[in-house]
Amino acid sequence: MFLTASVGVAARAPRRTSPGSLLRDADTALYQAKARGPGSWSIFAPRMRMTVLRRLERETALHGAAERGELRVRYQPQVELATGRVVGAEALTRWEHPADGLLLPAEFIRLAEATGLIVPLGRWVLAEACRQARTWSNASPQNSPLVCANVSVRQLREPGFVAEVVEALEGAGLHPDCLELEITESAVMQAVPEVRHALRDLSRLGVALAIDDFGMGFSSLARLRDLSVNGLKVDRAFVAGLGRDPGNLAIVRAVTALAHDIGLEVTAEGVETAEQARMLRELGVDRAQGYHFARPLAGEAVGDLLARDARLPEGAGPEGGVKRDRAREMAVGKGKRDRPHAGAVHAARRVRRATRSAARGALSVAAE
Ligand SMILES: [Ca+2]
Repeated sequence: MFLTASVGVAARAPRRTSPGSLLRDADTALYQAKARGPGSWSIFAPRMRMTVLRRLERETALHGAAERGELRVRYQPQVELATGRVVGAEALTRWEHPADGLLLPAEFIRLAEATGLIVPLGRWVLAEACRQARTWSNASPQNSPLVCANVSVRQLREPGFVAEVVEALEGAGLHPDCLELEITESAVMQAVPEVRHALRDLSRLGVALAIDDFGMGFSSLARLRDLSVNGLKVDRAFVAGLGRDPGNLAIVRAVTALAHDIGLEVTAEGVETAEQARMLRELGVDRAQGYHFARPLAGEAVGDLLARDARLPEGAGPEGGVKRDRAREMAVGKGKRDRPHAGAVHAARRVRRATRSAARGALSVAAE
C-alpha cells in the first residue's frame, strides 16, 4: 500500500476570518494541491475560489461523459518512416463538453487522473480503440494497423487493469499483437511492484509496451531492459529541435542507436516538417507520427487510408498549416508495421521480440 498526503494551507486574516471560512479556504487550497497530483501542497489565494469552482463543475460534468456520448476517440496515423505506409494509429480522446465545446486531453486528463476518473475513462477508450482496430483489421486484413492506447500510472496500479485489457481485447475479438500501450516515462521509472507486475503480465499477454514522451525524464535506457518494454516514443520537444539545435540531433541519434541495440523500436512524435521526417529517416527511426503525415482522424478516415494502402504525407492536406496540439494526449492506438497478412505480421513481431530478448540476455551476460 502507498500513502501520499496533500496539504492545503490558509492563513487567518486579522479580524476578518472566522474559523469556518479559514477551514473552507484551507480546503480550497487542498483541492488545488490535489489537482497538481499526489503529495503536493498549496497556499490559499482568493483567486483559487473561482478556479476550484470551475474545476468542480468540470469534474461533475466528466462523470458520465462517456455514457452521455460526449467522448470521442480520434486516431493519429503512424507511418513506417522508410515507406510512408500507415502501420498504426494512436488513439486520442476528445471531449465534446456541452458548454465549453471540444476539449483536448490537456484540458481534462489531469483532472481525470487527480480524481481517479481516468480509470473508467481509460477503460472506455481502450475498449473503443480495440473495437476500432478490429474494424480496420476486418476491412483491410492485409494491412491491419497497430492501435495504441495511452495508459496512466493510476490505471497501471489498479489491481484489475490487466484483466481489463484482456476483456477489451476479447470483447473486440482483437489479437494482443495488435495493441500497444503507451506508458509515460515517469510512470515506468517509479517501478513500484504493482506497475512492474502489470507490465510483465501485459508483455506475457503479447501486448506491446512503449515509453511515451521519452526523454523528458532522461530515464536510463539500461533500466528499460528490465521492464518488459518493447519501444519508446521520442518526445516531440526533441523532434521540434531537429535542424535547429545540434544538441537535439545528437540526443535523438544516441537514443535511437542505443534503443535499437537493446531491441527497442523507436517512434518519433510531433513530426511537423518534411525536413524533420528526412532527418529521422536518416537516423534510422522506425515509426513517426505528427501533422506532417496526418492529424488525428476519425476511425473511418484511417480505415480509408488503410484500404487504399496510402503513403503519407498525401499532399498538403485540408487543414493547411500545422495546428499544434501539444496536449499530452490520451491515446489509444498506435501504428502497426507492414502487414502482408496477419499471420506474417504476428510472426514478424514474435521474431522481433525474440531478438530483443536475445539482446537483453547478451547485455546482461556482458554486464556480469
Ligand atoms: Ca501518447
